[in-house]
Amino acid sequence: MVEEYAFEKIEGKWQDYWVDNGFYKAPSEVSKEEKRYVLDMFAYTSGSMHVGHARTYSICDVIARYRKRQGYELLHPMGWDAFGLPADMAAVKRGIHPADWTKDNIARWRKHFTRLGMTYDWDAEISTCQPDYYRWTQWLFLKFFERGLAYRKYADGNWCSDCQTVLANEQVVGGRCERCDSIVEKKPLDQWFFRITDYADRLLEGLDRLDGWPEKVKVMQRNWIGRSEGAELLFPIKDGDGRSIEVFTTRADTVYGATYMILSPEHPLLLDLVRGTTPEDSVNAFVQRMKRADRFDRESAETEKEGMFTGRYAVNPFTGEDIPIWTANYVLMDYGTGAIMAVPAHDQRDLDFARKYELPVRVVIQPPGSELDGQHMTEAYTGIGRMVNSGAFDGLPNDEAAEAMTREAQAKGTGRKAVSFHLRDWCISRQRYWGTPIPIVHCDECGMVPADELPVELPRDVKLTGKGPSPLSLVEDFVNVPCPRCGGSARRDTDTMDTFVDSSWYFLRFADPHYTEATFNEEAVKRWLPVDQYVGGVEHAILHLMYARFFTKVLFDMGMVDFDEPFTNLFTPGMVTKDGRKISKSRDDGVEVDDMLNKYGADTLRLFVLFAGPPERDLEWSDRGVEGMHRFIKRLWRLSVALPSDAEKGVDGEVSELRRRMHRTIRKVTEDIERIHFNTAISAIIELLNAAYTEENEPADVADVVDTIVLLLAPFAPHVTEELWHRQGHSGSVHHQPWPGFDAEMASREEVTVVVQINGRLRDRMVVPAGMAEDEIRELALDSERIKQRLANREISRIVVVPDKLVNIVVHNS
Ligand code: ANZ
Ligand code: ZN
Repeated sequence: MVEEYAFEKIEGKWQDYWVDNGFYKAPSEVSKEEKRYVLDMFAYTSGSMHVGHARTYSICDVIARYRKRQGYELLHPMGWDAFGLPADMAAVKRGIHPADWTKDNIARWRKHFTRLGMTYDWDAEISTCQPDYYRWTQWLFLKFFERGLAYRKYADGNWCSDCQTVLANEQVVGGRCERCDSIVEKKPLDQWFFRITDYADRLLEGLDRLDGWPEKVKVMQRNWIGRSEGAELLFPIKDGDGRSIEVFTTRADTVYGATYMILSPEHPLLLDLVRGTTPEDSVNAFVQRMKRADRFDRESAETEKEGMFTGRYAVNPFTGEDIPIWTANYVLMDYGTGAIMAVPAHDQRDLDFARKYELPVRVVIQPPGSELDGQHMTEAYTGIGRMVNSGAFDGLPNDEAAEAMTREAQAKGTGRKAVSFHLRDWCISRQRYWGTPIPIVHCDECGMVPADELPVELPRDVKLTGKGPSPLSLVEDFVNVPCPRCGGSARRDTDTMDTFVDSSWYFLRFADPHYTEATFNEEAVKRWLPVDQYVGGVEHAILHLMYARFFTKVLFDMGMVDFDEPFTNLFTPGMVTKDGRKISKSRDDGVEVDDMLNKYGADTLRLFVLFAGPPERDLEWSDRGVEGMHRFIKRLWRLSVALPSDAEKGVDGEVSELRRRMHRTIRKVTEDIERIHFNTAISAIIELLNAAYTEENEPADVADVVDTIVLLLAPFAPHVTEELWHRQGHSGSVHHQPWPGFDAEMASREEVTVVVQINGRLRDRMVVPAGMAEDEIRELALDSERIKQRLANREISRIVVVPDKLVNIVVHNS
């Protein structure tokens, strides 16, 4: 009787075999040419693993296995981003110590990874919450401190009262906490910052060299850094004892249209200007109200503009006119200079404001071919045009005027070219327990002194209540220490670092994870880095991915690494959704990895998440899709075990169509893996299997095809292929076989014409390579201009594809 496919019997067996035989150990000696460093964003171990994670990790695992098969030496490690708020919260809620909670989670996640058949080298495991790791995070902090890149400041922080901590700007999304979704308030306190703004230009410039990164991620980083070129101009204050207001503008060309000015409510000059005047009290009240207002609302275009006249005037340096000084909600202190010249004719926010408070609107740029009227315009004109009402500059194109005016201001000493960035310094201090302690001691005599001994260990005995002051501040033994410099009594800093600090350098540590001499082994880093392929969620586009780039650049400047971009290629997998929603850790979506592994095994799960759609797009979970993959494996199994063990192989006589197809498939799968188009690679393998199943094939061809399928499928479904490889009498592991080559001539593409129909009527023809996968043909047909035109607004109910022949799109008749 033929034995059926039973994943339970084979997956665990091979997992042990791989580990026992040291399959995934990274060699310590490699040359740059022969290495591939393939890296997943290491795991943040709160909650359990769901199929969304499984997809991301599987994608990376395929790349790793494929590179290894090509003969590269592989570094493919996994570790734990193990500090962080969820552990504190679990402690408060369930009374488990964060260290124990984290340990349990790590053990569970390690098991998930093993059961998924991942190629990680577990001897290289690192965990950010271990003293042997975080002592080096602290060491780096002190280097930053020495270089003036870490500083402490009393400032308004983004306070999340649910998480009881401040957050970095990057962690505030639409005014809410990225973690818990509560409204973020402003709260002033002492905070630590990293001076990432010093690197703004280099962070931008580096993006231009990252050809292996998705464009969308680079765009997000560029926008976040937000470089604006413009000018700073001085507006003298009338009766102001020679003082001036400095503004930042990207539109110096509009200066003749500046009919009033606005100071941010937090601007240091504001209260000075109104002191002792009639509006003093009302301006004061306004300022107090604005300080409490939500910053994100203030910035938003939809928010009603409001403001107040200070009673004071400034002089427009170009027109010589007196213009009123106002304060208003929409001017923020932390951008540019915190003050603006308002040009209502050419800036919508200023126009809204001017209409509300009946301030004058003066057009200074006329668009080509029409005439604007300042009295009645309702929309600001922001386009190009010729200067009017601008003295000697009249008639110039506005871009030339901008330069000429800036030059003039510079010559007079009242202005200069300037650049502003939207990027702010990175706030890294957190008022919670489970993180890397900041290794600084505060001494009344000496000020801030670096801790003399690292690591500054996180004490185990703390009271975690989720309320009140930072938990570390209540641990007296921890807080009260002698000053490392003068020996007098001093206090330790009681903040811990943002976990994004821990993860900003872990990829360097992996090159030699147990190195004890320094933060990382510089020699090993030279060999293994930069990371050749990095894989992880796009939600990190402007957090982790920018911080890690920043760290790398600082380390480059310190001479510790010889490259300044850490990740050569980046891939950001789409999410897995269920019923159209992102799978969440908190909701029980019934798609936990464990359940799926119990029901179908790792190979089926991996194949499904890799096959069900292009890896960069979101994917909807489908039980039927999973069943389909399970059936495919069973079909392969049956065909393989039915082959006689002494099956003849090789070509005898004329080359069959099946054999040609096999070569075409090898070529396609190879090309698709290189492009990370795993879904089409798998579907080509499925089609090859289908072709092998037809009756008229030569047994020798079928035997070769089955071998080839096993070799091609191995990175995707590592267990069943290993089993079949051995059953077919081959020696050695399938994962050690060289990647199959193809015969170029046999693989050469035959082209076929596929007709495209809508409701059975011929609408287009496409010439495509023979053997093109169904979903590719489908996409190509839907992309055709002719078809798109015909389909406009009609609802597709079904698409039938007959490979190499036809596509029929069935639509509802409307
Ligand atoms: C005069 C002007 C005229 C402006 C005009 C725009 C259009 P980006 O592109 O984002 O850099 N601005 C400057 N500092 C500000 C602050 N702290 N709060 C709110 N707004 C501020 O934006 C630069 C423009 O935003 C600046 O150029 C300034 O308005 C405004 F027709 O100056 B502009
Ligand atoms: Zn001291």
